[in-house]
Amino acid sequence: MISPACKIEVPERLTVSHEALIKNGLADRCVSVPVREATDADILLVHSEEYLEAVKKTPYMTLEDLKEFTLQYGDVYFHPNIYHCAKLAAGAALQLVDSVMTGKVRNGMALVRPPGHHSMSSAANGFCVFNNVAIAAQYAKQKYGLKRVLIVDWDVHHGQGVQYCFEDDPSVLYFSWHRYEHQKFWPQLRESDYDSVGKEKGAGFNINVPWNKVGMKNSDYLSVFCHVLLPVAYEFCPDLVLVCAGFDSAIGDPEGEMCASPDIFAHLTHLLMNLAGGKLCAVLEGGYNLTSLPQSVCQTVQTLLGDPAPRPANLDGPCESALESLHCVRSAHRQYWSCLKHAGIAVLSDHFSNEQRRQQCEQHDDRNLSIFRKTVLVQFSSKESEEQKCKYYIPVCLKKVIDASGFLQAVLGLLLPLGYEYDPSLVLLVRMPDSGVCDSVWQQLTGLLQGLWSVILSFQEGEKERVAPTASALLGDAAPSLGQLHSPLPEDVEVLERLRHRLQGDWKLLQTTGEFTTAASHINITHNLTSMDLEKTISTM
Ligand code: Q9C
Ligand code: ZN
Repeated sequence: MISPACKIEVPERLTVSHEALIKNGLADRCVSVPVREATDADILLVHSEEYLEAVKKTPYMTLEDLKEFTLQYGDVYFHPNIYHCAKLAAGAALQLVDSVMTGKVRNGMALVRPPGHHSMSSAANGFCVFNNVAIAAQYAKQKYGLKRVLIVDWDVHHGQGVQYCFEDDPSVLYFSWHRYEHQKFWPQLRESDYDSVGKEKGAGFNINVPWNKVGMKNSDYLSVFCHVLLPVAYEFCPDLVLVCAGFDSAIGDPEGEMCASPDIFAHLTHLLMNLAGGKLCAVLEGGYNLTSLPQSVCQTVQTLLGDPAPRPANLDGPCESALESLHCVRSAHRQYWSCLKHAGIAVLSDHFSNEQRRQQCEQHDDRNLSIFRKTVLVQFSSKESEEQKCKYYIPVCLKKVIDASGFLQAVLGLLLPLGYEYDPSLVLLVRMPDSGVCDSVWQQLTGLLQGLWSVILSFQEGEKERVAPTASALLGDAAPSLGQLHSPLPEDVEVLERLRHRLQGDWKLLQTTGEFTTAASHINITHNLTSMDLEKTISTM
């Protein structure tokens, strides 16, 4: 062994993960794709010739020379075998891209090491030799003529190598959340903060979410997905989704020190599976706790196979530090994404005081005690309706329900977080004949909700032709892509923002800024719902 040998990026990471897939009956349900070595041409899609030539020499170096070679980089360890392993890791990612792009499989995960997202054009870094996912993105663009690739990096470290590679490239949208602690945490880079949004033509196509505290939980992760990543991803409309799937962001990891449970990865995976017509390739990055790593891998693979996600526990809303990050990221990107155009704007006029609102809500609840505490009704319509006064009845009055971007924004920023917090046993989806919502939007909605909750669909008389596309979404087919979305109507965005502001005291996952929490912390309406859990239903129209 080379000294200092890496204590955490160890071969057991792969063996325990693979054994867990076998033990849970998941390996048998997967198609195994043979690996290949990435070629020089593949590696040169991202790395410099000088760097490749230098790494090529490492298998022949003396241990002393290897140690010397290693010292020029940060936090990386070269073993005589690592060049071979690194070629296989990048090659595995490319084999997966080929399998998905040719339709051999719908999606997949590559279990590889060494990881890749820290390595740069001419430098190894952070246990990474070749940037597996960056190479895969360039390869997919080149070989399949893809116009837009989304890279979601849920590893707990910032994949600065990926950021540098695509910083000025608008065809690759890179999203990363990472432990940052105001630049105190490795790799301690100024450019990992939320204000690094991309350069030149790529401005807006690099999204950094810094975690400035440890201990982030399921709610924090889901909030960022609902209020940043998903709206932007749908607006971007990728042809392929690549995931830098590091599981050091799960509980128990010695590097991350976060508190998200392994089953959150089922949800993160599910929420990405209806983008790009379902074409998703996850590639392992970090993850060093040999208990939570295999559990997280299994959650991811099980969801990719189409199994429903387990209910996530303890969704008690994002913490103050996460809200601050969320607010900063949304504000930094509002000039680039129409779905964020209103982010960070002060609360819209609200003529009810919190106290008045609480009383109104209670009165309303008393009148409807039997219905509305067991059921949340979210009603999309283009008709003006009386102002919402109860947390369980939510009329969403969009000027144009028919408009995919406004409707989708309501689904991602309102319905999903509300659903997560309410945790319904059943979702009843009712599509009115005159709703104007087109089939593909309906399929997206069905696909997103299905797999998270049990969904019952209700069709009206004369809607027979609507059944087939919806049924395919229910059966687990990925919904067709909606195409690049134009800006939602400003009036509709305003309606949604107003609604979110109004409801965020009751539904914490609707929050996107920190200030509100402090202002409204005294209104905490206690509803004991536990005895009625089984009857909880979300209805949407
Ligand atoms: N010397 C990945 O998770 N740790 N890489 C530095 C201070 C380096 C992590 C600790 C962590 C690299 C792929
Ligand atoms: Zn990591």
